[in-house]
Amino acid sequence: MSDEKVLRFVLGDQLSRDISSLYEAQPGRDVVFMAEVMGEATSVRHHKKKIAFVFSAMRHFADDLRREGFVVDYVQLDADGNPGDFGSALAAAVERNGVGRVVITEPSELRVLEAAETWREELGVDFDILADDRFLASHEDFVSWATTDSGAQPKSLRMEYFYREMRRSTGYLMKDGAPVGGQWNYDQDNRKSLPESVSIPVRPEFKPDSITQEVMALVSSRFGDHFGDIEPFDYPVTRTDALAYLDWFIADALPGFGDWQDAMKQGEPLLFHSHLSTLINCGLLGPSECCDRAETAYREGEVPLNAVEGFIRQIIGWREFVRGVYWLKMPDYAGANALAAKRALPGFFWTGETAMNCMSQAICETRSNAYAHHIQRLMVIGNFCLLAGIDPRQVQEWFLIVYSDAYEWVEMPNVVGMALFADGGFVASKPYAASGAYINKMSDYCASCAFDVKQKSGEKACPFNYLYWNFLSENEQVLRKNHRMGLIMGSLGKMSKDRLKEVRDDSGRFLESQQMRGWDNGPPG
Ligand code: FAD
Ligand code: DLZ
Ligand code: SF4
Repeated sequence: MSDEKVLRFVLGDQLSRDISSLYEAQPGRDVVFMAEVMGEATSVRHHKKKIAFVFSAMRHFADDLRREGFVVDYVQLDADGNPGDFGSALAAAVERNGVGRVVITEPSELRVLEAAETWREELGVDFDILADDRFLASHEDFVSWATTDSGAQPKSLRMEYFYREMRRSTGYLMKDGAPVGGQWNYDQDNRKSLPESVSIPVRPEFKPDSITQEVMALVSSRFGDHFGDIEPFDYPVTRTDALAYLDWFIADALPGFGDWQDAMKQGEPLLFHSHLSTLINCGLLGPSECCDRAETAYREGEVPLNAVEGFIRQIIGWREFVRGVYWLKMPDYAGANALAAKRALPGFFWTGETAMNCMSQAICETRSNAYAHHIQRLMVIGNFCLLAGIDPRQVQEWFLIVYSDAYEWVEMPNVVGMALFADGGFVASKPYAASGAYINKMSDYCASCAFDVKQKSGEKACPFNYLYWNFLSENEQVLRKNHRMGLIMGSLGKMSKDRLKEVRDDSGRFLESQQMRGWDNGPPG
């Protein structure tokens, strides 16, 4: 075994003991390097809670490694001489620790991977960038699944087929080579609206300890003008607390996860959702251990099949799929704008001040919690951006800023491909466009709204109703080519000229109204 000292650089979303950069780490020999840098905290103006979460989780992870006997060279944000960017901080650490070799696990975003490639060129030491095998499909696995026999890139990819391959390769919910229960997907059971009688599980809260309190004070003083509330803060920030939270989810919320997966309720941001994305994306929990726990609960008869299948599909299906799409399609994906949408993001995305109750609920909950669940993201906020024709770059930036689980590799395909159809159907077979009727069916928001979801036109009508038809009409050329849109485009074709004019007039009035004004100088504090 070599006695060469190695500097092992661990990034803020790599907080796993089971990460490739630490596989061969030796406590008495190596130094683990971690750095809080201004450049990263302001690469976009992240939600205060996200910065506090990442810094606190990093500091706790460093302490766990120290308890194991590692020397951790940890640069805090306010440390004297913190140069403010990864590259300079790493160069200084190489010098300070007198190492000739650096090891890092591949960064999750292209921006940081490209930077790591320049560090490798410039540092003048041996420099290994190792695969991130916390994902269940490697880059090679995804490319080989996605590309045709001739090696050509496909025109579209469908998650469902990828998911079946993942079920086969991982063995989750499989029996004798076939899916347990006889079906691959139980999504049709997972679209129930929530009856009043169902009680929502009460989540454990993790009180900030002294490390988290210190970080919260730092964030308030250095990032006080960023979007979002820092208090209350109750995220788990350690591996131990993350595991306790996973236990709670499996026992108390997973059983209802399937049935109410698409439901929304006033004042209830989480319902039966797991809120695990933040913990998985930063490394405190592994995707496989979450799926293992869910499958065991199912096999022990604690959780119904539609719930466990839905949960496992989100993780081994959607999560892995969007990561594959990101690396397959970058860097061009970032600029995709198939529907040529160019409207500025309205100012109310930063304040929540809009008479549309569904939007106000989703945005205000996002501001408080750095969280909104999938249907709020897709069918309320994303749907609104799609119908209103908001510039995809601005929508991407907003989603990257506001959620504690947001990293470009997962945010971008969800925004560009799923919510905005900006990739022209590479990821989604048709746009996720819906009128107010969908939101009314899946939530109780409309009952407390200033607009009337039943009205189709006029000042009181729900804006989603006319914006929906306006969207179809404005994008008719593109959408007519989509066979899954045939029925609805047929209805558009049969619409009378007078009705279409009404739709356009209502939409024009709404889209030009004061509340749709963008911010002139980018995201406000
Ligand atoms: P649950 O509903 O409990 O789902 C379980 C897990 O499945 C999640 O924790 C997550 O790891 C995974 N998952 C579910 N759906 C997806 C998906 N579509 N893509 C990837 N993983 C998924 N997810 C992020 O992690 N980061 C983002 O920045 C992000 N941005 C999004 C933007 C838009 C416009 C949309 C429509 C979705 C976005 N998602 C993102 C996906 C999804 O909304 C979140 O993963 C989910 O809401 C997180 O909450 P949860 O942990 O309670 O999820
Ligand atoms: C999200 C984030 C923030 C806000 N700050 C840091 C940081 O100061 N240091 C760090 O190592 N990681 C941080 N992160 C997570 C990184 O953004 C993430 O590791 C990269 O984007 C991965 O490509
Ligand atoms: Fe949203 Fe329309 Fe319902 Fe109001 S009426 S909550 S705007 S869907």
